[in-house]
Amino acid sequence: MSDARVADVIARSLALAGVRHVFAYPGETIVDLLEACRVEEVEVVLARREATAAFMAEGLAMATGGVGACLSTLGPGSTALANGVASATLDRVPVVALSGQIDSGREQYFTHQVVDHDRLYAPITKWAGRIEPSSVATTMRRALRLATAERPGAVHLTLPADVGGRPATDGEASAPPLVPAVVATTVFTTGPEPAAVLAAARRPVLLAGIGAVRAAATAELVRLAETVSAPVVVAPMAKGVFPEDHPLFAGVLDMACGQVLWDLLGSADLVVTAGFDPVELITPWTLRTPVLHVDAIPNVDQIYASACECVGHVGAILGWLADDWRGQARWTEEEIARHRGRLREAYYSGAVAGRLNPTDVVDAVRRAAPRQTLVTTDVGSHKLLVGQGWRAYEPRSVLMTNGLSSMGFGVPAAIAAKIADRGRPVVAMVGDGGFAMTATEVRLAAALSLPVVFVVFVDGSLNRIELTQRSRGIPSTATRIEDVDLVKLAESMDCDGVRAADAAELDKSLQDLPSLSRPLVVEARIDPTQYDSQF
Ligand SMILES: Cc1ncc(C[n+]2csc(CCOP(=O)(O)OP(=O)(O)O)c2C)c(N)n1
Ligand SMILES: [Mg+2]
Repeated sequence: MSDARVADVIARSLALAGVRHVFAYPGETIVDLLEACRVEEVEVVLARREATAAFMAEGLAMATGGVGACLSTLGPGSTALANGVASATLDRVPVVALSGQIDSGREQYFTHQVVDHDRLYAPITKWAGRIEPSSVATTMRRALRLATAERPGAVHLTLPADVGGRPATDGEASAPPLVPAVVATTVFTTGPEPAAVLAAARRPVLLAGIGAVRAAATAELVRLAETVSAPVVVAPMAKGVFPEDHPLFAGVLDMACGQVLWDLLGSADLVVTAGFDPVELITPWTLRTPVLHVDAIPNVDQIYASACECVGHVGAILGWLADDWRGQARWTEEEIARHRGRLREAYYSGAVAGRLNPTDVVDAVRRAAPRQTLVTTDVGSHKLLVGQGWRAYEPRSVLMTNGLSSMGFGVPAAIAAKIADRGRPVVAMVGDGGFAMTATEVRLAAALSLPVVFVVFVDGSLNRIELTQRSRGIPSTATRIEDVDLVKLAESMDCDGVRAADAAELDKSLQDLPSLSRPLVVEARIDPTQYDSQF
């Protein structure tokens, strides 16, 4: 039996699971744990508030494929953390969140700053558990394995203030295998024989989602698409799982110009879902097209009906479908090119000559950013545009929340992605509303010498909602926001700032993107008129 304390076992379990950074906001209740993390060389990163700490944990896990971790104190800390924790759960990202609590002797009756974490966290996590000296090592193993198991998500643990310093009595810290190696996959199928269903289809379309990203199924996805000659549509959070410069790439579902994609799916006689998670659907699924469901879990959502389900390792199943394929190419490249042409036309429609259009911003950043750049986006009209228009070449190179879809994600996720890989250029694309929620985090980027580029789509509007008001003929209420001098704001936070009102200024402001040494805030003063024709 070692003489480790509870806090030591927590920190060591995280370290053994590959956690190098915890994103935290302190309070008295977690002082032991912060110290244990320091000793264990798990770097504690001080976000400016708990919600952004949780988004950083989520963003880091999205970028790396590992586990994210975030810490808060009791009461106001744990309630503030909840938004980012819910985000990880709905975005299916493994995060271990831990909050302090009043000391255990007072937990049942004391009122000041005490909220019931079990009830607060139960609906927004896979598990809301508590740390006890007699089970801390096992609890940490369970938390880590549960967070990473399909479908992944957040778990939340409560640590009473008096428990962290007590001796741990259930043995040494250890970590379970988080993503067990796939030695063999068992495929459970229901309904008709999957290979025969695919062989019978004349116009199959593949629809790839985040399950394919988690299974690292890019090679098999490309192989199946090429074998069958079928177009591939991807879900927004899966951007890059199929290279977007591939001739069979057909666009992103439910982002800008969504109807073009739904028309394509509607013209298919079979949709093969590859790890597609219906949490990403924004519009209801009204297609009558038969679906061949391929995922790590059965079709438990029933958002679409599927007579045939293949359940197992997504990459292995796609590979097996490709191996079994006998038949003629289904679509011609010209047909898919025509579809892409339509999508492109819809995407650029509504641009106003002589103004800085939203698509100009996406194009300027893509031009200036090296191929391997990681981009994050916040939530709003700009996200729908980035989701469709940003050309992604590899999985985990575009981070967005499309499960909870909470504003305030883009800035902290970019900072975390840069922490995870300092050598990679990172750009955050955020609306002026979302930036106002999280702008103070740029000070953290400066403090950590992280030259992230924050491109702010300034339209003076919570545009996504203002558009809804306009389409219903009601005046803008609570959807206009006041101007902020982002150049001064950036400079006051030890960052560089630049303002751009046209494409040439924007190109100039981004010209040093690959070699910056300080964070850069770009105030892109857009004309949002173009959005009207895209959504
Ligand atoms: C935390 C949170 N609050 C409210 C919303 C609802 N919402 C979705 S988009 C949006 C407007 C975002 O405005 P901005 O960041 O300026 O982006 P824009 O739409 O202008 O591109 C709002 C309020 C949300 N998704 N998340
Ligand atoms: Mg805006």
